[in-house]
Amino acid sequence: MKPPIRIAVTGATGQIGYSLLYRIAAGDMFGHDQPIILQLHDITEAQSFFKGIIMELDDCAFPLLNQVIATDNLEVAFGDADFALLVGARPRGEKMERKDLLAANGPIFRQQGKTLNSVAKRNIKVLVVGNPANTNAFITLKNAPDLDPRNFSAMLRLDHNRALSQVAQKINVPVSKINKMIVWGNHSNTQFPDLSHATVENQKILELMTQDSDWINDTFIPTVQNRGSAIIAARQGKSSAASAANAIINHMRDWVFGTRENDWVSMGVLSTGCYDIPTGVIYSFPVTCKNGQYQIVEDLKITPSDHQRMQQSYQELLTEQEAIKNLFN
Ligand code: NAX
Repeated sequence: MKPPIRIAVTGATGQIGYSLLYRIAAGDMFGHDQPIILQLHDITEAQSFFKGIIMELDDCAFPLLNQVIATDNLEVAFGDADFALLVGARPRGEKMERKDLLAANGPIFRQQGKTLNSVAKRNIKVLVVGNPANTNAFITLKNAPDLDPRNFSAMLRLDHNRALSQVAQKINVPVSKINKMIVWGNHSNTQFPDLSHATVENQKILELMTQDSDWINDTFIPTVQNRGSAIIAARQGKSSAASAANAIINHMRDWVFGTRENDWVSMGVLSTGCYDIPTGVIYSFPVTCKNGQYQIVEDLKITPSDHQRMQQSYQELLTEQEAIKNLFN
């Protein structure tokens, strides 16, 4: 049996947590031969919710689950962690603007970055889910200067999966046959779901959809961009939870075990200057993963109008960073 790995999850008593923890414990994220220790964090006011969550984890009798730690102490939650899933965040309140959300969440991720820097494993991999995810990931990374910035990412995988299933339904093929989807940019409605490189059984999807440019611009792109709000409306006020947890599993699994042959996924990672996105933002790019490392897929041909959409999302990230620049040191 392999030695257990330590997986920290923040916001663990929230609704994504409830869909996520049991799947991690079942082995869906790191394999059915990998024992795990869950290090669950939530704020002091939420500690009472841990009781039922842990009782249910016990009642599943997961063979891989060696230990569950539940705490409001970040040092305990992140201590020696191999992976951190930063899900917890202040929810967006009524009449709260994006910049208010940033101001409320920025200090949380600053503290988490500092704590990861001091107590986590040196090769920890960190996924930020709590919104605004890209900028929160950047704050976390900037406050963890001793850790490798390439070990920090933000979650765009839910958007990527949404894009895959919209197209699969449109052209009536299973999702598994579609490769090379991209969602560029910020996890917000400035993101750019880009079909232009996607293939189905090695044929460019755009070649199959020559009559469908209106559908792409007027249905596909806005549906993916606004899917989060559509889910909230359909679930009568509750945001995506099961699909978000599933995307977290997909993101981490691919990062650690590698992406499919002849395919890529969308991950929010530190920009390197490619595609005219200057260094210094967490931006979603197409990446391939191998041996636990991601590689941005470079040199794709980008049309001027797509370039403009990609820049728009970049500009939004700059505006977000401007609002919280005091949190970077
Ligand atoms: P919930 O409101 O159900 O849970 C949030 C959890 O965060 C709660 O347990 C709460 O106690 C905890 N929390 C609050 N303040 C905290 C703090 N200061 N430190 C640590 N934890 C704190 O939200 P849920 O639906 O689970 O969503 C969690 C986050 O994921 C939200 O920020 C949400 O916007 C974001 N999402 C991001 C997605 C992405 O694709 N990147 C998609 C799904 C989701 O909307």
